[in-house]
Amino acid sequence: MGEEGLKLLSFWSSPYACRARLALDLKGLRYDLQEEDLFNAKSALLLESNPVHKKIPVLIHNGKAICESMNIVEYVDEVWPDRGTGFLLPRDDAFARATARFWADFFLSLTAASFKAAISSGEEKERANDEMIQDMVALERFLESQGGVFFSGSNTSMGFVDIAASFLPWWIPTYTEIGRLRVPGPDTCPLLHRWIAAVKDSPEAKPAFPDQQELLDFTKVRFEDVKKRFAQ
Ligand SMILES: N[C@@H](CCC(=O)N[C@@H](CS)C(=O)NCC(=O)O)C(=O)O
Repeated sequence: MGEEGLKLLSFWSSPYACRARLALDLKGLRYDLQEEDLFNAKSALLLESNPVHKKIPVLIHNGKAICESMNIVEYVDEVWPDRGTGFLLPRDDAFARATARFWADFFLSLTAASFKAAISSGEEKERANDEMIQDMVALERFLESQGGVFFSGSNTSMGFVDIAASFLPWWIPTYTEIGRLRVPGPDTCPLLHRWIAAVKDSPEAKPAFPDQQELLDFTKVRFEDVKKRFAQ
């Protein structure tokens, strides 16, 4: 068990698990990592800790289970507000917190559009790809309004929205390569590209995220399975 009685039930290529790991790493918290076998045999601990969805990530803190990636991020921020790089959700500003939660939710739309664009074909693919591009341009505008390198508004520390968005630097290139997608380049989204480089470079993100090539190889096989299931 980690120093704070923390254990994370995880899966290496899950962007949701990576969010939880990034939050724990930003706080400088040590934790045990339990890698789950999601496809063959979920552990008894996972099934009893998240009986509703049976999904990772689950953070277990002194025997209590916290489910859902962004819920874990908020929990960690509430319990250890001043640890590591500091608070993740803006303090003393309800409007800034509401705005951060709005943009954190917004990534569901981008994730869904990019996944759909990557696995579909024809008109459906083009529509989903257009939606993904629009979402990325919307993010560029939000980032511009924040005034820093990160969505937190800071030039040095990531916050709640950066963690929510953290799948983007690893998964968008993966989906783009596999699905031959169109993505807005640095001319259209310069701040988003600067943000991607800064996240990939951050010492806290590196250990939390998969190797790009391993992720690509794994995702290729997974997408083939998904396509076969859709074709049946
Ligand atoms: N909304 C959840 C999504 C978690 C999720 O989809 N986890 C996947 C791995 S990427 C999972 O555990 N899948 C196992 C299953 O569906 O049986 C979160 O944010 O934590």
